[in-house]
Amino acid sequence: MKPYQQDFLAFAMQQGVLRFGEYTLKSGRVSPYFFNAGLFQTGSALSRLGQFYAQAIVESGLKFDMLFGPAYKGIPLVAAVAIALYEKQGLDYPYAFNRKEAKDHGEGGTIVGASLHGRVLVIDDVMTAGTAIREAAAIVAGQGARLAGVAISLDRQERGQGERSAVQEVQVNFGVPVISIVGLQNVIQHVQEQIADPALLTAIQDYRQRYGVVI
Ligand code: OMP
Repeated sequence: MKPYQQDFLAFAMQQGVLRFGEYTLKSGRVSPYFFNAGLFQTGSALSRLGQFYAQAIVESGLKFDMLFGPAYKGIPLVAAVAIALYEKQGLDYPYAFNRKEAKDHGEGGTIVGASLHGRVLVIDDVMTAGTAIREAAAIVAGQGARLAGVAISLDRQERGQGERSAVQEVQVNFGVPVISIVGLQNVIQHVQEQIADPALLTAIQDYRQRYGVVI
């Protein structure tokens, strides 16, 4: 695990974003851990979060023309990432997000910010079964732009619609990379090294056995 990934997990724990317990996910899977990016809820936390994304994105070497954050959780994320890329890396990218409901007055439409064009990097929080990302990819394609990749905080490394992981499905079906700050294997390492709780470790490993994939 890279030092910034260790820092990110410590930060997520400290902010109460990464939690352990029993959580029913959007996919219906019952998970012993949950990552709630909505709990990065102060200016300093959001700023730091944006810097972690910016670091992972720049390190990936991915080429793209603009950023897109799918509503709702992607909206503050994409703004934080755009600011961090500019302030910390000197990279000034256009960014946009969508409304969930089209506006029929004023400026109208569903896209706010830059119009979607060229190679679009989608910024989202977590990938489990890949449903949220497929929806975001459809918005990008619907606007006549091209998906360049996806950047997320956490890759839960779980099966998507088939036997592959959701991330692998995105890579295969859309032909683009998925950049994640951390993955489940990093969470497991963090639990092993920082949290002395064998029952928790077993619960996460059992969950991985059930819904995960062999990478
Ligand atoms: P998929 O659409 O199945 O990939 O699930 C991803 C979405 O589930 C995220 O965008 C979140 O809205 C939510 N989620 C989390 O925020 N954190 C988790 O740890 C797990 C989920 C989830 O429900 O799978």
